Amino acid sequence: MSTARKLRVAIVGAGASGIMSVIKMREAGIDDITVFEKAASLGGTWRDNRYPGLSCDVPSHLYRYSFEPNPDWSHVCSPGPEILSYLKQVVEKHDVARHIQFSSEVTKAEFNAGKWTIETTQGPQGAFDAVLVAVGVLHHPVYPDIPGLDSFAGPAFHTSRWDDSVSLKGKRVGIIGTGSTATQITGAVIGEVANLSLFQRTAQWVLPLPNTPIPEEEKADYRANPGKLDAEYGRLAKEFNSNFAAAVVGANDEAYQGMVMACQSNLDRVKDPELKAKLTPDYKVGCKRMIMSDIFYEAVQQPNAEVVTDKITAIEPGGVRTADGRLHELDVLVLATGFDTHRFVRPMNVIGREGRRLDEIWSGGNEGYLGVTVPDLPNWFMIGGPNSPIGNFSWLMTAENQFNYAMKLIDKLRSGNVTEISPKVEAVRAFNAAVKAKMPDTIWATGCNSWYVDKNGHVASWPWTYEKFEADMAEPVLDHYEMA
Ligand code: N01
Repeated sequence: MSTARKLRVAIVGAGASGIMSVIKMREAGIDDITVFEKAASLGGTWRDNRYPGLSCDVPSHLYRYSFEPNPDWSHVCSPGPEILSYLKQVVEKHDVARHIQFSSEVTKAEFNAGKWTIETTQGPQGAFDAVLVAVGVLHHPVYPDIPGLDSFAGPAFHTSRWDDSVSLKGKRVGIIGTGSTATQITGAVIGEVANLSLFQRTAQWVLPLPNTPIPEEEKADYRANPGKLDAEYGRLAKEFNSNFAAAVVGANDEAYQGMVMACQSNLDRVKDPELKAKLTPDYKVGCKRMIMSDIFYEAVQQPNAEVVTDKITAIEPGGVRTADGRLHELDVLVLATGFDTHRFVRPMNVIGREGRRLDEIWSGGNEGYLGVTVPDLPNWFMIGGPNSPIGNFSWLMTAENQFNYAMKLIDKLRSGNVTEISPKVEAVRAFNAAVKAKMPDTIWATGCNSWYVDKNGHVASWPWTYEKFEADMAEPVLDHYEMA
């Protein structure tokens, strides 16, 4: 590989993918890197989310960087603060912080003559040869459009903006939403609140994934034998790939039926027929992102829990009013209403080749190439761009795969012969046509509403197996790119 040109690279976001990108980019020999981070500290989703019960629902030995296996994970799926501290340790060890400009949100990125000029809330930042976008997917909180939301007299906050000053002990707590976040909070707080009202618009399938502590002897064994850690990663990856990830894209019916049975028998643990009926989804297992929990059903069967399925009509100073006329009196209101996963970098003003704006390029829907590149945005590389595998695997490994792919294209810029690289319009069209043709085979397209589905009704995930994703990421097809 020729490194004739010294590149100046901007990375947007100091979350898990941005941190990884700095480390791997430096390893590849690029050191002139600035990470623009809009918040005052690093960690992305693991910084933003601090709610009680927060944990990863992907096994920890799979949810780690390939270059930093961790023998010390405390649980099968470790708690959020532990993941944040893992990220901080990695940052410290690899001296990443010197690249990060905190409290510097990118407001504008404009491409001209082979360079991206960047402006942030701290002012103009100069020109960069490439931009790597690592802003995450579950990032922009969605606030429910319910009349009177601002009138609630007590504390009310979105789960990703948790108010640490509020104790839930002995309080009447309402949670709006029943996704992964709400179910984790429910399991964690049911023992301390006076009452919990869980406002459910749509029932969810719940896979009973036990989250047990990892025994000290096992951790010691991993420390002494790093090969065992690698083997555990390999085992989990194989299991995930060939079972869950294949099942959701219609490539392993036996595994899918296993998930269906596990969810159904978990639901059968709900004894009261009325409650069970409320909690029974009317869509297929896996259509919405599945909940992983072996404590949720137990929590909602506690005497101080109520699952409320009547439509919310208003929020009032005293609580939540439902369509049956009842006021559910509350002290604290938690909005577990999820994220807008289709906004990506917006509201950033992105202006590509010949003045083409990202909003214009994506006016009919977010379309890119293999989740990494976007037509008319040369030298612009996304980690987790449109149709990345967001629901199939460990995000950290997906991000590394996409980084490796992007780095191979960035190498073209380093060669000195190329100053602009972007996907050909035909390649982008063919990719998106293939996505649309394959999507009906997936479980996400079987007729439910979920955060995978955009406003045009298109499912924004990767409709093939994870093996195909890894194969596609292994080497860019250069014929699919235009270079100048
Ligand atoms: O968000 P969600 P989440 N009135 O979009 C409801 C990941 N995650 O934060 O289903 C009433 O899943 C909405 O109802 P409906 C994981 O990938 C990871 O829980 O649209 N209700 C739904 O019940 C997960 O999938 C971990 O009808 C309203 C809920 O709010 C993703 O994050 C932990 C409403 C939103 O559920 C998102 O999970 C937690 C309204 N106006 C989450 N608007 C880890 O592993 C929305 N809802 C760290």
